[in-house]
Amino acid sequence: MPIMKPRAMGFNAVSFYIFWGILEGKRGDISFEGFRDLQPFFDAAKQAGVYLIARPGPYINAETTAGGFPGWGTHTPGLWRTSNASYTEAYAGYIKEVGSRIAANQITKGGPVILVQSENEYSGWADGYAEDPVYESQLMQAFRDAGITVPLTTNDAWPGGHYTSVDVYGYDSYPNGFDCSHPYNWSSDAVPEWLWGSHIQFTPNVPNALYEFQGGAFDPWGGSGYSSCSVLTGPEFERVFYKNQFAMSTTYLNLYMIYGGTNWGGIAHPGVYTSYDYGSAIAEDRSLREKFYELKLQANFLAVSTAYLTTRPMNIYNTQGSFTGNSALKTTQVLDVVGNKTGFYVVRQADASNNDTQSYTLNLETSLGALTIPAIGGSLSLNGKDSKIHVVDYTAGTTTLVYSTAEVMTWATIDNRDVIVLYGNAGELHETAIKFDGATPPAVKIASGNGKIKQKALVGGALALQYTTSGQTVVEVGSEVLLYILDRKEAYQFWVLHPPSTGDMTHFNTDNPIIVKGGYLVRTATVNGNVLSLTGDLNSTSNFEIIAPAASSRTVTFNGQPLLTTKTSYGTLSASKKVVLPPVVLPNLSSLPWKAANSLPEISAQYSDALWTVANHTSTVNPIQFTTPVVLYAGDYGFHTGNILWRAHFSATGTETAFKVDIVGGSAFGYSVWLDSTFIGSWVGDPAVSEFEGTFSFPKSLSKGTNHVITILQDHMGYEEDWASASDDFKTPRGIMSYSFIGSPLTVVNTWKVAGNLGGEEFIDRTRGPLNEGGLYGERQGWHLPGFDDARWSSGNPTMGISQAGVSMFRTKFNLNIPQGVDYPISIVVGNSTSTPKHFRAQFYVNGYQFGKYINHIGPQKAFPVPQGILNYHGENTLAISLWTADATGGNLESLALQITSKVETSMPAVVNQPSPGWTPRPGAF
Ligand code: IPT
Repeated sequence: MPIMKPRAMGFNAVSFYIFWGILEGKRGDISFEGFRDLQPFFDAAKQAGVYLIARPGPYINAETTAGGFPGWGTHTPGLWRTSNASYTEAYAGYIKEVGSRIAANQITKGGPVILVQSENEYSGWADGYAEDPVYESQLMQAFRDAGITVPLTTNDAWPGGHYTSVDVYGYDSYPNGFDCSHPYNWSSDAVPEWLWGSHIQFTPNVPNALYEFQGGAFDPWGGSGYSSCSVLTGPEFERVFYKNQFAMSTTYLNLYMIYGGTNWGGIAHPGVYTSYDYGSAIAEDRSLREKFYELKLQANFLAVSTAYLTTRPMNIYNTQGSFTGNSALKTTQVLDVVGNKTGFYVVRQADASNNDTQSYTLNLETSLGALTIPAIGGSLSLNGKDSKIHVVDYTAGTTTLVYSTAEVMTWATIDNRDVIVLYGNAGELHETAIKFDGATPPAVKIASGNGKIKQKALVGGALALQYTTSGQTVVEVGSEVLLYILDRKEAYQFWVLHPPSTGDMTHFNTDNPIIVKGGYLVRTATVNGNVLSLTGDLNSTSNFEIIAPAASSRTVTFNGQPLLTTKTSYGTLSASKKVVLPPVVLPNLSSLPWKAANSLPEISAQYSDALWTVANHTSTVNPIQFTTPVVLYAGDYGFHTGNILWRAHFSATGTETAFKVDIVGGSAFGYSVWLDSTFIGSWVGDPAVSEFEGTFSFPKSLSKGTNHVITILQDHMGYEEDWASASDDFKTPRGIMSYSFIGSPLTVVNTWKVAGNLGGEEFIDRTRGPLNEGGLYGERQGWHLPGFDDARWSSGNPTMGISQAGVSMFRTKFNLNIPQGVDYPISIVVGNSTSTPKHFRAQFYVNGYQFGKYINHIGPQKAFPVPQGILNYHGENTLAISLWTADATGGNLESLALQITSKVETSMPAVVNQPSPGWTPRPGAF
């Protein structure tokens, strides 16, 4: 995941989940092999100067299969998320192993980890159960025993006072919900003013901590797509809802998600598809949304507003019309109750759904006494879905702003001058009053830009400046203040950097600010003598303005290249940098040579299933009782992910006319059924259906006493989550709930067999982990892996597809040669005609890693980002695609292409490819 980008955004920490089920796919065998190694992540965070908040569960939710629990949990007796010994014994090994690795990276040991979260939303319980304090304290003890000494936290799903025995209790809130299909619908009362009250009720002595506040939304199979989620939670949402949290003196705000990434392999639960983009500030392909730039304004403001840390909201529940006299507005007064000086006035619409522009004046107490602002006349405005923080008696170095209606993005004292960066929406009227000593106000000089400034000396010794925020205007106020007056888009271009200091934790430095305007992303600033080295990403020719101490910026470089700087009249540096984005020709996937092979040999008469697992259990610990003669839950036989196959051998009575079967696989799952070699039908799948009973007619009657086999291929969409504790919802089976032969109640299945991923919990691919491959014949054989010899396969490609119901695997190879020094994320893009959709499912394997699961008639995902490192950008790549057609007429991908989704020149360190071991003979593969 991107780790330097959050820091560049002005955030100081990143929280991350750890997925127990991926580390302990087989009980007792906890592995940190391959991508599961945590240490490179800890090291990268430390290097980037980002603190870490570890959230190892054991339960995580996170839209993941079983909410992060291991598959073997589904056949472990006893209630999970309770103090039941069979559960506490189950997690003990994992907490010990993961806990010791986190412990070694705690801040007390020189690492980046500052907090560890115990459990996740331990807030709701199945009927008949309640909060289990024994579980809570046992789990905390397990973390302590593993060496965790930093504070333990927990995130209540709402401020409900659960699990308050942790060191720093906090809660979650998703006030705009998850309906991305109506991204502009905000309910009138969506903005939660009441969170402060709950904070004071339960834990008044710890910071008001929001461990998860909405940063995006997930999207289900068949959903509207993540670009809508990014609108639902877009820059307007960030302004209104986050500033409301600042009105609640929230001093810990963690956004879920800043970067969601990809549910590759079998990571997802049935409620989400491969992309976990989440509509976040940083998109799945790591490109930056406008949301990122809006967050940068807010984060940088908080970082320099130390008075905010000791504030309290003063007029909670009495905000409507306050301070503005306009009852269409709510204004919260947030005062620094320790410093007794600074105030923050947070203004927003009283009705969150209101899109009207509101005019207002502010009537405030200041150190100059009661003021009506703007003092020079006119009025302020709030445009539609917006919110502002107006500061009062705000300290910026040696400067005091008696007030500013334009918002503060940042300030820094550089070469004895207070540089103050102010912004508002384009065209808005604003006023800022600067305190001065003595009788004469300082001289005001427009140093650059077209802005006009009105000024007025206020009684008591402050100079009020009135202006319109439009473009950039730089104003010198005396010799000690430099004001940047910006509209929002200009403000988006500012970066605040802190060159590493010397000594321990050097990259975490928050002193010696350097302000840089320009560039798509500025990652780092380092000072060496009089050389200032900047690094970052540029997407076009960029004009920079650099506000840095003169002595440490005589020479400036960007990504190692010297910048030709000129000094502005007011002492900053300007420079321009051309960007070369080298063209890259990507291989044309449709013209590559492809090989194809049948991946459903199971339906041929010659096929032997002798090596399959016999499904012969006659009992289960699963809370859902079975009604079939033997248990037909795939999980009970160790198969927890991907496609599952079933075989039912029976001897015909001769009167069978159809096979009826009820299968559960999770939302949007499907299945196909064959009688011997003959396809008899499919349930193609529907996002609203997680279990389906279908009846599949036999094409002709069977002769009495003849032996036959039914083969069923079903999809496993992941296990349900276990959000309600003690519910054991994650144990909801994947498999066959009931079956019968129509016309012949007496037909008996002699043997049921099941196949999933090769080895089941003894999964074969230690590098790619337990959730990467499923039970298709081609997967069991390792056909998806690089190096498999497909020389004897016939030619055929996935856009030609297959002409009957079945499964094929397609393989091709291509080379990439992407130049160094650029970041060009690549997606696999498929075409989708929704008019008369064919029913098929495809999985995309890149160098053996499954990075896409596509269901043609359900969608919505059509572009599957594959990160550099999975894709080899400098050499050969193997792409394997499984295609399961559910219609008798077959199916094919309409189109298939590689696409670059964003282009920047970058200082991103060279990407080390993930290990991608090639095919080796798989003993016992069948
Ligand atoms: C909260 C979970 O803690 C988190 O893991 C994730 O699932 C998130 O929601 C939704 O994306 S659950 C909360 C919405 C009740």
